[in-house]
Amino acid sequence: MKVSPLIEQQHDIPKASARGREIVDARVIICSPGRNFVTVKITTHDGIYGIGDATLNGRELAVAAYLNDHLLPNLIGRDAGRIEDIWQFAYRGAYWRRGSVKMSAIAAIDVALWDIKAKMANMPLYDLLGGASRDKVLVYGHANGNTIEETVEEVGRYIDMGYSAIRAQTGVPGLKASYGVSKDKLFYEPADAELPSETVWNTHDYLTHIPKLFEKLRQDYGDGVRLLHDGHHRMTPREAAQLGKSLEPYNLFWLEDVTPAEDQDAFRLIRQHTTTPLAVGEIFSSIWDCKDLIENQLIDYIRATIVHAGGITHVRRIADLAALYQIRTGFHGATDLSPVTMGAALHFDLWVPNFGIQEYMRHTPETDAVFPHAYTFDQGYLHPGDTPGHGVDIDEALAEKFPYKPMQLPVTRLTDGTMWNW
Ligand code: KDG
Ligand code: MG
Repeated sequence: MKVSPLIEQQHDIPKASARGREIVDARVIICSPGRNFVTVKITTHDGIYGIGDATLNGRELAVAAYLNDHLLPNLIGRDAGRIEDIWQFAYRGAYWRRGSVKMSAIAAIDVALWDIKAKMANMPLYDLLGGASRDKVLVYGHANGNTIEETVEEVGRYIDMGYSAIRAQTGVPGLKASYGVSKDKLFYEPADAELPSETVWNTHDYLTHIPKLFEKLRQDYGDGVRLLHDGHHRMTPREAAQLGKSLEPYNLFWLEDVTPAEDQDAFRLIRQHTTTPLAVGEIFSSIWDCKDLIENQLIDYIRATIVHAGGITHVRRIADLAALYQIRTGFHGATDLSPVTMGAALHFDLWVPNFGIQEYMRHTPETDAVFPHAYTFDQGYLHPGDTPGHGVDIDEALAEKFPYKPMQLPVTRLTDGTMWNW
């Protein structure tokens, strides 16, 4: 082959150290057992396979197309063990870096490769990462209701199920729907229509209502239970500071996504006014989204997740940066993150030194059947199990019985019709 004189050396695709490690198949499986999931399955010449989650709620097919048309064809013939090199190839090689679609696609490949590597090593993934730093993973569940009374009752139900950390969301009087208040109490599903449904939001009423919920929760359940709340990006920085201040008497575990975090500096204002712990990052796709928040200690928990922020390889860098500043992890774990992400996250949680908490929204029985998994729940904690890999599989024959259904997340407007943040 003629080599340009300007290129000093022509590199081939990095060769596998052994034929058996070569990737021979890489494909996308889309299914909808209760909700949509996008899964990547990578197989080596030896027949070892790994699976990764690429689900981006409401934008599933964009990630699937990116994988099918641009990333997966490159994997054939590569060494499945060269996880870092493949990650760098996918990230740098695109030229167009970052963003949720690309980083979810990279994450799925990355998690599948970590699954393969742990299986090759015959180890549970947490062992490969460095071994367990704790015995079990603290999780929080979701309690919600249309009224304060209903939410208080739901929190009691979660306490009865063994949870010691509970996120509480409640309806706001005068608003038909409120963020986090679902039809089904146990299985929360935010994507509810083929084209986005519209809801109405009123920050003024919300700000006066929410402290009443937490006052009642402390009255009824005492100081022991860890309470969390999600503001879902709906406040301005000043309003967020007000909410944080008004919730201080109720000693929250965290207050999440109080304001959109595109402007990381906005958190300085909030931080100056309240000691309520802040959690941010479920929609972040890379370390660059949280670098300033972390380095300036503007948050207490980082929620960037394995599936939407470039997989284990990248989130490990975020967690290490956060550790320098005493910021702990609190991964996103809603139902739209598949059991594959939950399994991988639990291995990461068991290992990562600066672990804080893991969100755990239960999947429906249909989802659990399509994704058999080794993780188990006991008295408010999860454990990833000890099977080699991340411990989550996909039943492809069953998955085929649940074809993709177009579904989108709602949008919201202020009472005067202004488009707002869902
Ligand atoms: O797809 C969107 C959901 O993952 C999100 O609304 C859930 O905010 C969420 C949370 O904290 O779990
Ligand atoms: Mg959230």
